[in-house]
Amino acid sequence: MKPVYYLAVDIGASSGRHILASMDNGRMTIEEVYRFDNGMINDNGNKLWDVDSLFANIIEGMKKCKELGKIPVSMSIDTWAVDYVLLDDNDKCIGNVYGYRDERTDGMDEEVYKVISEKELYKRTGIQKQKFNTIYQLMSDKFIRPEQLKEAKTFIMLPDYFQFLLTGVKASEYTNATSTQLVNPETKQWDYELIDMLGINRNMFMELKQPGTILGELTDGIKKIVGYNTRVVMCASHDTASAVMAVPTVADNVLYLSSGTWSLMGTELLKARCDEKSQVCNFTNEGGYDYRFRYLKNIMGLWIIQSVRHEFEDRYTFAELCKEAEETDYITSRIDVNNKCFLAPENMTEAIKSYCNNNDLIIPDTAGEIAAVVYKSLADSYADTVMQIEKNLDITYDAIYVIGGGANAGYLNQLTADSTGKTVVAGPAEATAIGNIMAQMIADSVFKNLKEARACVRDSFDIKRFEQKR
Ligand code: LFR
Repeated sequence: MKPVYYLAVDIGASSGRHILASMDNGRMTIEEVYRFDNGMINDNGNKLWDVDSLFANIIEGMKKCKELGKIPVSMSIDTWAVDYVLLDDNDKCIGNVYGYRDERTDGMDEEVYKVISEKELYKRTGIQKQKFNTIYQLMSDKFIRPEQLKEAKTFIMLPDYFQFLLTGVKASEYTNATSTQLVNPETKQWDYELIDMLGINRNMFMELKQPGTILGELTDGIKKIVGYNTRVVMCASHDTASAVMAVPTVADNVLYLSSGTWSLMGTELLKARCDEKSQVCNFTNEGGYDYRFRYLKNIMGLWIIQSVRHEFEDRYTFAELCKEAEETDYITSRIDVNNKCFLAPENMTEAIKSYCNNNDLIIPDTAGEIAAVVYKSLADSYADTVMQIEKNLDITYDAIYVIGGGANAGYLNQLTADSTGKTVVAGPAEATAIGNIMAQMIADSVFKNLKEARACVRDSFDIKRFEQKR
C-alpha cells in the first residue's frame, strides 16, 4: 500500500522546514524535504518579518513534495508565538509585520498597567510577562501607527495568516492566541472585556478554534502553483505547543525542556495556575493541545549561542562549538541568561563580555570560552527553574525530557543532567514538526488521542539518556 503523507511546515525564528511524515508498521517516519533560513530583518532600525519571503518558501517546500511524488493528504503550519498581521477590509496586510525583538514595546508595559495592574493582568490571563507579548505590541501600535490600527479589520497571527493565504479561510487558532495575553484561561476565548479596557477594536478578533480543526482546501490559485490539492488542518500552531505534544512518554506530570531558539521549561497542567507564586517566578500558562496548559518559563535559550556563532562568521558548527566549549571547561564566569541585555543586543559576543566585565567576572575571549560560559549558564538556569517548578507545584521529577533541536546538543544535555541531578531524556529533535503532524494524524483518526500518539512517538524516534556525572 502506498504510504499516506502528512506535511508539517514548522517555521522557527531562525529556520523553517517542511517535514513529511507517514506511518510504517505502527511507527512514524519523518523526512525533511525542504529547509530555509529565517531571521528578523533590520529595516531602518525596525525588526521585521519578511512574510512574503516566508510564504514563498512555504510554497517552494510544497512544490518539493510534488517533485518527490509524495503528495500530503493534509498539511499544517506552526511558527513562534506573539507576532501578527493586521488585515484591511480587502484582507491585505497593513504596514509592517513586526518581529518580537523589536524595541517598539519598550515602556509599553507601563502603558498597559495604567489600564490594568500587572497583578490583575496575570490573574486574569495566567500569561508570564514578556515585553514582547502581543498585548504590549498592540499597545505600541496605538502609539506608533494608530491610523493603521484603526484601519485594521482583522487581527491574525502568523501561522493563521499563512494558512489563510493557502486556503482563503481566515481563522484563529487557540494555542498561539493564548500567547497574546488576551485570552481567558477559563473560557479559552478572547477576553473581550480586557480588549475593551485596552481600547482595542474587539471586532478584529476571530473566534478561537482548537487544534485539530479542519480549515479547508487549497485555493485554485495555490493548487495551480504547487500542482496538487490538500487539506489544511490547524495544528497547535504555537511551535512550543506542538513540541510539547511530542514529549515521548505517556506518563503524567512530566518535566520538559523545549530547546531551540528559546528554552521553554515546564510541565502540563489541566488547570491554569494564576497564583502569586507563579507570577513572582514568571511562569506562564499557555494553552496547549486538548485544553491542557503549558505551565512553563521562557529561558533565553540557544538564541545566545546562535548569535555568537553568526558573529564568528559561522566558522563553527554547533557541534564544534560544543566541543570547543568542552575543552574550555576551566572558565568559571556565568551570566544571567535571562537578563534583558541578551534579548536583542547589537552584538551578542560583546554583550556577554560586557556583562562579565560589569560583574567582575573573567571575560571570555575565544569562541570556546564564550560558548562554555553560555552553555554552563543555561544549564544553571535550567536547574534554578526546575527548583522553582518543583517548589510551586510541590512535585519532584526524576527526569527532564529535552525536545527540539537542542536535544542534539549532547554537551548541554550532560551539563543539564549535572546541574539538575535529573536524568536527561533527549529527543526527538524534530519535536515541533512531529507535534504538528500528531494533530493532523489525530484529526485523521490515525491515533485515537494524544496519549496514543505520544506512545507512537516514544516508540518511533531515537531517544538518548544522560545521567549526572558530577
Ligand atoms: C519559541 C517561542 C516561544 C515564545 C517565543 C516568542 O519558538 O514560540 O514559545 O515565547 O518563541 O514567540
